[in-house]
Amino acid sequence: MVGFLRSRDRFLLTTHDFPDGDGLGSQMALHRALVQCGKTSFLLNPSPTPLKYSLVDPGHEIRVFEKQTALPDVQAVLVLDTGELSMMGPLAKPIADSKLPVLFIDHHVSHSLPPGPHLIDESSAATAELVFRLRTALGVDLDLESAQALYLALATDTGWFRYARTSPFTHTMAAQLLAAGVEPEALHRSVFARETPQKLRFLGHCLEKVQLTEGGQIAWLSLSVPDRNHYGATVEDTESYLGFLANLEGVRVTALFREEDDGRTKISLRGLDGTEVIGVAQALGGGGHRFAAGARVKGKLEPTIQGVLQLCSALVSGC
Ligand SMILES: [Mn+2]
Repeated sequence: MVGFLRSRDRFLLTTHDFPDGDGLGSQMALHRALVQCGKTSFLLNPSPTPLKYSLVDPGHEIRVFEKQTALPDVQAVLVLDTGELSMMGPLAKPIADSKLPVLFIDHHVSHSLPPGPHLIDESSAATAELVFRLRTALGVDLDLESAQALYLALATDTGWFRYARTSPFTHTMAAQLLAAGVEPEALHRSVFARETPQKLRFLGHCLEKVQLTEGGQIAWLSLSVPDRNHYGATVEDTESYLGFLANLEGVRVTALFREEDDGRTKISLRGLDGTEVIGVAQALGGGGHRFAAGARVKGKLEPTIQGVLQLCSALVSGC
């Protein structure tokens, strides 16, 4: 990967559709490293940066792809935080049609990689860890903006340093980011201190509707569009809701079923205490990690919920 980057000058950096903190932070930290190396790097994503992650892009350098617009003139495409071109939304086809070399830098389970010097490590807690190592290999300095982007990426993808793949390396890296000037409280607030009283009430409304099955081993929530509209909440506002369910004693699988604005249902799954949920996500046409996975499916909320709960029941039965 380092040799590939050194021998070329112009890159397009992108991340998956509906980008998260890890995709955006990793993208920006790699961009800044390439620029430090004297390269030209374009930042182009399939969908906009959520407001809560705006800290990673203080200069508003990330562009959102518009149909009918040509890709910038580059020698390679670097895709961060996914190993599947199909996760690139409206950018998938233009990238495939471009015939450019596409290199993936990622830590998800992937099974459709084209040949190339990709940087894939499923054991990494975040793509940010791979970018951090890559920056070290490139010999670039750690500037504050890159450190903030990497810390946001690392912290959001590890649930603030508690998910299963959080490792000694994760903490060693975080220590170096703090030494570079990252302020953890300010950074945490830049992501989470964005609630309005109305949105907090929506969270309360949702938590009242938590459902349990399989003797409390499966906990789930469903969010309909009319519900969200009533409280003026966006889909982004609900991203953290699944985390509350993990606090239930004895729970092994948590699920969030969210009706999207386009009529599809998004299913987010988390497995606790070593319960793998990736198989359920893959059976629904989605993907992710062993213990955190999801899918977007066509179909109404209710029948989708029943079908997915059946699949999840198989994960915890006999325990
Ligand atoms: Mn990630």
